[in-house]
Amino acid sequence: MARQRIRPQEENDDDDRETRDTPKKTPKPSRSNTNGSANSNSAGNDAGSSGVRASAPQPVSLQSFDFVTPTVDSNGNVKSRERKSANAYTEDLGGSVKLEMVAIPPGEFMMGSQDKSSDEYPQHRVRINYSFFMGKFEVTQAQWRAVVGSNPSSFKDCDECPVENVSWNDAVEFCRKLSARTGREYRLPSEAEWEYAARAGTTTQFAFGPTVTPDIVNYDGNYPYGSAAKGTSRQRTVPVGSLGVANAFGLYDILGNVWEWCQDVYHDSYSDAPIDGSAWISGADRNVRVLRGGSCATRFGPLASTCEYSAAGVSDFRR
Ligand SMILES: [Ca+2]
Repeated sequence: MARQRIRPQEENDDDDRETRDTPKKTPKPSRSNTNGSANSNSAGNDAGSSGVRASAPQPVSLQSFDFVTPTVDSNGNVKSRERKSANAYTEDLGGSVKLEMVAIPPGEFMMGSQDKSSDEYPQHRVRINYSFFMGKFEVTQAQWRAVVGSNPSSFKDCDECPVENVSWNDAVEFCRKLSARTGREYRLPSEAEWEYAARAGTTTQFAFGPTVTPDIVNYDGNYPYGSAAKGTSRQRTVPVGSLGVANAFGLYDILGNVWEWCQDVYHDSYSDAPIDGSAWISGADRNVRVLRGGSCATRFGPLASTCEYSAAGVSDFRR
């Protein structure tokens, strides 16, 4: 499925709606706490933080939940809506603010694109032999405020909208504070974990099929992918989960709404990328980190500028 990542410092100079990074700190090498960079842009509809993932040394109470996963045809018409279930646990952040974490099963998938011109080339098999947890939703403004004590978002007055204007360092700090508060380890997902979770077992261009529409993904509907019709271009975030559909793992808005930070540093190719789900944090500029999934301002269609759009192979994933 369409998958994007952007190179925050270099790729959006001509579009202030897209995320832009500014190095803030000197990198120091550690797996989950490496300092990166990145301040988001002025419009603030881009970088959020949804992919927190936890390993859970302390017992958690998993509960089953139901969700709906649509499948669309090449024109974006919904062919089916399937009811599925997954397991999640809930962190209580106080003040009635909750954080739900979905169990992601072990598995393997083909990561990347077969398009040799893509920075997601070469496609390669990744085997993740452990289970982990991903946020059911993008981290919301209410959650961010509960953990960090502030709200940097441009689209304010929307507690259930995803937080934005979040740098990579900010996202790492959020995870650190959340870990300290809960006694469980939270960190950003590796890019491989993110793509695996986003694809959720699918091999189509998007996790919902060969294209998407603004009815199920919050992106710039003026620039649809493939043969889908034009649609709504909201140009702003929407409350998490409000489009009513999740991928097959039960994750909402993994595509669109806000970009999502991964641990990895950005490489312009997947040559020599890890194949075990671990983050790739060496061999490139540590001040450039990977964002995935697109935002409410992202254009999937061929008219999009290359800085916003990188074609994904058929086997490329989602989120
Ligand atoms: Ca997203």
